[in-house]
Amino acid sequence: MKTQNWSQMWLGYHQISKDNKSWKVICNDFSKEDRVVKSAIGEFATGIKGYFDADITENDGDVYVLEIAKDASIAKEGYFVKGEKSGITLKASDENGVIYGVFAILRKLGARVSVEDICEEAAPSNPLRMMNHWDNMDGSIERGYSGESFFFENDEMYINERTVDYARFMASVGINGIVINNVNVKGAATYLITDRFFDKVKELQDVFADYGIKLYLSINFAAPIELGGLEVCDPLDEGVIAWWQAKSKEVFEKLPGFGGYLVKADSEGRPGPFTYGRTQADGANMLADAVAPYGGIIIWRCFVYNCTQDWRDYKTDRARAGYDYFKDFDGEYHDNVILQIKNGPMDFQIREPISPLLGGLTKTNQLLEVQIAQEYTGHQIDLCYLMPMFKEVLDFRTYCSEKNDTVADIVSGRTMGNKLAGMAAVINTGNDFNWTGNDLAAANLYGFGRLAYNTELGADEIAREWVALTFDMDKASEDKLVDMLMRSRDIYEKYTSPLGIGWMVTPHVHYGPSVDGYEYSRWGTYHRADHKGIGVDRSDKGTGYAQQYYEPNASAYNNPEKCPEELLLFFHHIPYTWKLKSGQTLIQYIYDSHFEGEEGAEKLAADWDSLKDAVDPEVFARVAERFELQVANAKEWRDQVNSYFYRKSDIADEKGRKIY
Ligand code: GCV
Repeated sequence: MKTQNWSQMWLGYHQISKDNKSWKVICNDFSKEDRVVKSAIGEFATGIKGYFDADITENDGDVYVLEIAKDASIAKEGYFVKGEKSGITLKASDENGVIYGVFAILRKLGARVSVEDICEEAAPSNPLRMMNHWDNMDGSIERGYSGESFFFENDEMYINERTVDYARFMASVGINGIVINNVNVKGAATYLITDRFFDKVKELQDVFADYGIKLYLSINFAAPIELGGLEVCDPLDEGVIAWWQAKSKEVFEKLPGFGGYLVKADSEGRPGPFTYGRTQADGANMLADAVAPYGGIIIWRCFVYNCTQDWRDYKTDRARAGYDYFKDFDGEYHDNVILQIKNGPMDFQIREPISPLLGGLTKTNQLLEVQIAQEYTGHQIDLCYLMPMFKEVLDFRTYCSEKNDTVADIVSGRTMGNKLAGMAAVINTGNDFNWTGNDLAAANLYGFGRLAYNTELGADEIAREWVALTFDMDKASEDKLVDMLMRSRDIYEKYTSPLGIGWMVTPHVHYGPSVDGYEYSRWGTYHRADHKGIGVDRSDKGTGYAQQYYEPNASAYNNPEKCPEELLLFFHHIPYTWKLKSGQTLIQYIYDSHFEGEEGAEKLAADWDSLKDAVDPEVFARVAERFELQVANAKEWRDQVNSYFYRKSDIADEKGRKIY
């Protein structure tokens, strides 16, 4: 076993009382021996032991009863839980509904709701609720900030008690699909679909299946060459098609219940159909046909762009790429293909517009991809609770149809009536004791699952649940921590890149400022600042990106007077003297927001200090250390950004503050 000890995060089941009255569990039409129901009952036992020091009993008498009953009228993976004096009834139409219902009961009990007051009915908003690991088989994690992989080490797979706990965490928030390996499939990972690893993958798949979770694998599009010894991986080549068909037959036979493949192709050095003059649809459909006989699906990523493109041509625009490559084939992707689309057109920045592909496609299954690994949002050092951002994404009106046109509608399947739909997150876990590096980053892990299950939940509501379940603190401390989480995204945005321009981070590392930092060539900058102004003209006079949206979004983005200000620099090159709605000039806004952001970081650190007596000393110390780093990071950002723009614009701060 790799790690001997780990935190229970929000499943700590802190003692509430010593009301140790036993519980009898009755199952109607569900078998107690079913693997998922068994896990559910096991979890219920763990929960009531922790909360009340109570046990499960077979006896009657002075006991509570948990009655689990099948009810076909309840939605797939949904549940209805209702308490009364004598116990709780849980109704569901399938086993996943049972386990989610049990976790709902435990959540309520953890929030101090009494047995008789429990009442909740829920059905998942999204059919697919997935986690994507970027874990490599040597144990490293691409963009991982919480230690190493708990699946892989030295090109081997590990399955242990920690893996079981991981599956419990995921089921507790409604996750039903997990991709265990990095989309950049290299080295030994290519062999995950061979005899070398089938036994281990199957073992892990069984652990997941106990919690109602399907396992998926990222695959290497060039596997026919690397594993099959073929000369090409052209998706229209007969030999390649036959190879994938035979391989997929083998995979699904060895791994019954396997979900399917996740594919990153033609991006950042990964192989793909473009090499052979084929389209992304050709690649996705060929694989889809190979897995279709076994009920498998292909999750095909739309993060396709040319990372060597030359930005000296002002029309060149990476933001356009996803739409340009995928839109023309709308309606041609096979039914078991789902396109996985990052929330923004660039790459998980603190502020981006919503990808125009979401809803731009109207005849294609779509899966929203977000990132809870904080690659560009503070590396799980800085506090950045992401649910407010995800809510904005989900609530965004695309105008793709007369009704049901929000991103939440599209990715839930409501807009098109499709069954293959949902949300995926690039996960923020590793083998650190606390799983997420910063203990407070677990709010994003918890939050994503809860939001994917129920997109109607509020960001604050989710934060409150997480705080209540994770910490055993008084109400005032809980309020303070929830408030800290809710402020954190704005604070991070203020001390980093302004008004949607993004980046300005240290290239490749993606933490800390480097205003001109650009990854792919000597001559590029992401912000295109000069002595007159800053921002990228993506209007019809610039790169034309704004025209990838439906009206009225396209016109609003096209016009700097109408463009939402938080995205102004994403869409326009704006003079430093431009007056914002607040009356501030753009340059003054840059100065003010950076001072405010840094002060906000200091205030977060001070608020955490004030919680010292309310949290476990080890948790306190770990988080305090991170706040210290966050404050230093915020100062560095403030000073680098402000001095850069002072030098560029030669305009002094109206408030006469010292700009380094
Ligand atoms: C897995 C960004 C990251 C890469 C990541 C890529 C992707 O470019 O920096 O590390 O690769 O996104 O989403 O595929």
